[in-house]
Amino acid sequence: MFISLSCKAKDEEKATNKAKKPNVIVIYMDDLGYGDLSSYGATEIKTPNIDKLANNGVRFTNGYATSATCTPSRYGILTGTYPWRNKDAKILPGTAPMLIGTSQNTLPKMFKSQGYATAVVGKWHLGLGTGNVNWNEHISPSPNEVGFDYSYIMAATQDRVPTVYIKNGNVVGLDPKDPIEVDYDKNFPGEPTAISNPEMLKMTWHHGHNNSIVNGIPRIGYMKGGKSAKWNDEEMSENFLAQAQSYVVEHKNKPFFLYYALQQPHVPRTPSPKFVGKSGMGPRGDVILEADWIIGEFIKTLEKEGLLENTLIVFSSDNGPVLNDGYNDDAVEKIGKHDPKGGLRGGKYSLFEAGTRVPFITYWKGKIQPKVSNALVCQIDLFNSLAQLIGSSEKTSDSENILNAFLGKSEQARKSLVVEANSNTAYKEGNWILIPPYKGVALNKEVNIELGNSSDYQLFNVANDKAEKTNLAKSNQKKLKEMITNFEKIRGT
Ligand code: NG6
Ligand code: CA
Repeated sequence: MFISLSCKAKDEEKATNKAKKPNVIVIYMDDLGYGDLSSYGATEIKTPNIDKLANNGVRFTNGYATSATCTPSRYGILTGTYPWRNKDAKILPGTAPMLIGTSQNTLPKMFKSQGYATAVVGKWHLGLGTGNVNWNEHISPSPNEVGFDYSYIMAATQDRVPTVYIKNGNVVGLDPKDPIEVDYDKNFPGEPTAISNPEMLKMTWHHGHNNSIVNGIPRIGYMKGGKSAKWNDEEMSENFLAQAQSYVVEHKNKPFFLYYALQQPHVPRTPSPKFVGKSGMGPRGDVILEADWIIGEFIKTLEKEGLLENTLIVFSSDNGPVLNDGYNDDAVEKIGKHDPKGGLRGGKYSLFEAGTRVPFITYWKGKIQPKVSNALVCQIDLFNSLAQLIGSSEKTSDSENILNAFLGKSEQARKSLVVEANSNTAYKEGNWILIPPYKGVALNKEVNIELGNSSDYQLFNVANDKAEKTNLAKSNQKKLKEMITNFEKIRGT
């Protein structure tokens, strides 16, 4: 009697485990390049914790963000829709209204419709409110109105005001007697800026970044008040980690989707004291080491809570790398032999490969077999693919269901992809890349990155020309025409 009962209980437990939907965690880095991880070939920097995911999961060599900058890429991953379809999907100021429509479908909404708890922790940069945010009241729409049950975010970027955390639409730690005001056009009378008070700076600016000073760091935009709510830059990484950890611990008994968007290695690069000087490459290298450690700590929590076997982890970055992105932080001077682009051309802001080809890893203990995959995959594909994984029939028309590629079971994936940089687009089909002619400078001198602009068509084959050195547009007119036709079919003329 007892034996049969306990057998029955075991069977039931098995059945529940089988029926239990997997958790999904997206770990999203900010400006991490294709060559910034040791698992992607870096020799001058060691990232053992991310490497563990890469070496025990699927390490994609052809994984793409939708854009070479942040806001559009985040729009792409969270809506499953190409960002160039939305004319407002550009790098946003901290005061921009919410870019995602509250009636638009999103990845977290898709998870919610299947009974998941959903959360975002970290960088948002997709706008908040309706255009005139009062930071001292409840902010709406916030991530909570576009699919996340829980949100703990920075509004825009670490270099943009307001420099405060926002939890479920409310600024954290705000003293009502010291209200926050934010303006991107003009300063508040009497408030110090990087121009008027350079003696207050602990980090100096190279281009842009000369408005309000917060914690000795000059920012983009002007901010007044909110002293008790201001973040501590050096503690940001551990603060987001603690949020992500407590979220998974609290939600371990029901399926959850967590979008964990780290701020590294975007500027200003502010490693916690334990990582200062550790890379020998200056703050950019130090914050990559810090992020790697943070991810290691986060994985330890998942392991301790017994969640790893039932959790798919997707790791990627929002756009390619940049060294000098506006602060004098030794990123250029101390780079040594490290190549954040991993041999690709361009970088952040660029239509060349290094703008959008990024580290892309899927890891699922016991479910995904270690593999290096050359399948062409893009972050917009997570929508349809994860829908299939959790039994939803929802789809978007730009997203492709390539779940088997994400699980390492197939090399069948996308045939083609449109990528975006500064509202311009380029087209990839197999190993071929087409960049149509665009006005604008070829080289952004401030950041020292080739943008991909040219008065001629550019055509490359990255199978044997990874660094896009040889323009084949003139010598292979047939391929050029075919690529233009196929590109225009998707992009519209
Ligand atoms: C640029 C900033 C750069 C960075 C970027 C956004 C200047 C001169 N440069 O405008 O520092 O903040 O915007 O980066 O202000 S992203 O990764 O969020 O797209
Ligand atoms: Ca970015």
